[in-house]
Amino acid sequence: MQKVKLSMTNIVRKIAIIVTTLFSVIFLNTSSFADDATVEMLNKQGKESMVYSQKIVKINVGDKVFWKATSKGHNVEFIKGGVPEGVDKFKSKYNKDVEFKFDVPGIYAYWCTPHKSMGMIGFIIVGDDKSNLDNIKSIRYSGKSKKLVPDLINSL
Ligand SMILES: [Cu+2]
Repeated sequence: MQKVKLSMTNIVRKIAIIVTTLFSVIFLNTSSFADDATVEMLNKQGKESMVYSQKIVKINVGDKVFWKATSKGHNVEFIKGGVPEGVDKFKSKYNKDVEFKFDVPGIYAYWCTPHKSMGMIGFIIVGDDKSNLDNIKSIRYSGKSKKLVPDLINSL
């Protein structure tokens, strides 16, 4: 009888430890990644084809964006002249998930290299800073991206 009681106490103690660990894991995850964003690279979303799941994402300085290669054949390429001053070129590999940490505030225009003329384009606004908006407006966008951009710029 004594033995049974002891092991019951042990089980309760173990459950308590597990529950506490779970709670802290969940809490830490939500608190440290709450402002980061995920964008899926898709062949199809509703009536659109070759599209990022979100065309405009607003984040804080120091946040990350994670692009998920849900569909294959896509990538992320910062458009020349479409990023804040001092930000390096960036072009991800096809078919690969990719993450970027945005430490410089401003607007970032990017597109998918093979589908830029099909309108596969997106914008990230970091730290609510639109000081490079004129540069973003003067980019020579191609094909369907050119048609989409005015409305997107208006909603930045
Ligand atoms: Cu693409």
